[in-house]
Amino acid sequence: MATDNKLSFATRAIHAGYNSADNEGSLNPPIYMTSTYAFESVEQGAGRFSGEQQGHFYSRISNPTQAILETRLADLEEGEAALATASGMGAITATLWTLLAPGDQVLVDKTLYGCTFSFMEHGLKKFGIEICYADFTDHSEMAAGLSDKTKVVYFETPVNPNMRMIDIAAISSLVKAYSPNIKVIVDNTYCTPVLQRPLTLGADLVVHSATKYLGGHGDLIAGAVVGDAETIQQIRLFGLKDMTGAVISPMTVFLILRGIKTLPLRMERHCHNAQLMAEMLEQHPAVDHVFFPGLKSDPWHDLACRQMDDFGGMIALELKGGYEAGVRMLNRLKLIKLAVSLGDAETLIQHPASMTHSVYTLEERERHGISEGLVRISAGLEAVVDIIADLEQAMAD
Ligand code: 4LM
Repeated sequence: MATDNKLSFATRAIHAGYNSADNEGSLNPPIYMTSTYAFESVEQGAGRFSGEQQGHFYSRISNPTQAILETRLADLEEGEAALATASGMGAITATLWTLLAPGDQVLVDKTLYGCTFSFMEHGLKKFGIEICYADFTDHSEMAAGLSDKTKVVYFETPVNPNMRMIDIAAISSLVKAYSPNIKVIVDNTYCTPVLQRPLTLGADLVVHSATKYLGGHGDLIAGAVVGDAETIQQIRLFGLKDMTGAVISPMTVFLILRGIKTLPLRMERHCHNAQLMAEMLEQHPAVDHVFFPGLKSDPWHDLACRQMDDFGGMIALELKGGYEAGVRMLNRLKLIKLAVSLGDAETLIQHPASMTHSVYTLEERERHGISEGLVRISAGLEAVVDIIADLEQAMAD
């Protein structure tokens, strides 16, 4: 089915990129479990490897089931094209290996998901790429980091794990005024296109961990990058094909397509549950601070109202007793699962300093704004009363 932006988001989440009439009436797409494609003649296959001729060639480059997901993601993010990958890190690394060369500089926000930070700090740096950190909530500090060597500006919003928020439109316009050739990349994992569409706000590329809300059921690892057709093709034919080989399985693609059908519904419930949990936590005597843009007291509330369609399902908090109180609470939970990852049906809780962000050293965590006592919650889809009751019993004296 052709992309039709006149249809509403929830409809496109179910239909975009797939027409059952082209597939024997099968309501769900076929899973093409094939590594290679047979040609009728040498001429038919020629040029497919290099992308000069349309059509599949080998599944490290493309696959018909994967193509359906890519069309759907491009549609929902309002980009020209998308590339699905084996993981979020697969999408991020394939993208950056494609865009960068030794001597280039990447300007990044000071707080990133742990493995993204590690890839920048321990991966890209090793190959002569300069990584420059700035606080992107301070626009003059960000602008001061731009130089003739800057090729990529990269950030998450809301930021994993501390829920700072970055103004996508303001950063994109500052960067483009400095140089239209610099690529602005936004990690949209926390929001999904249901809540935020960075390409419509001036960003060039969006990356995702599809492991999270897009898949939505905690049963797969996957990623994606969305943007203009030319850049996505470069990432496919170099970053993915030659550099990472981080190819998604057609079976995983099927599960993500299934997950995306309910994405708008699920996001509504994630947001509702997170809002009520954050409001309870803000009033709780054991809690020192709650970081959630849906709270009127949150410094990013106004930006969230402008930039996001709802406030998301992620919360961060500090307990009054700091690290020790956090450990006590995490160890006393009964229903909420102590686990990394996010966006699942189950409410998940974790301690970034020892889990998702433990790749940062203690000094790096201090410098990059990740406190030792911070606790992160991914609001699930359960009845919120049960989750709130579990949090309350775990924080009781
Ligand atoms: C976590 N996150 O936070 P894969 N971008 C963002 C992420 O949160 C993640 C990735 C990329 C967590 C995983 C353990 C904003 C991952 C990387 O895990 O490679 O699909 O995505 O708990």
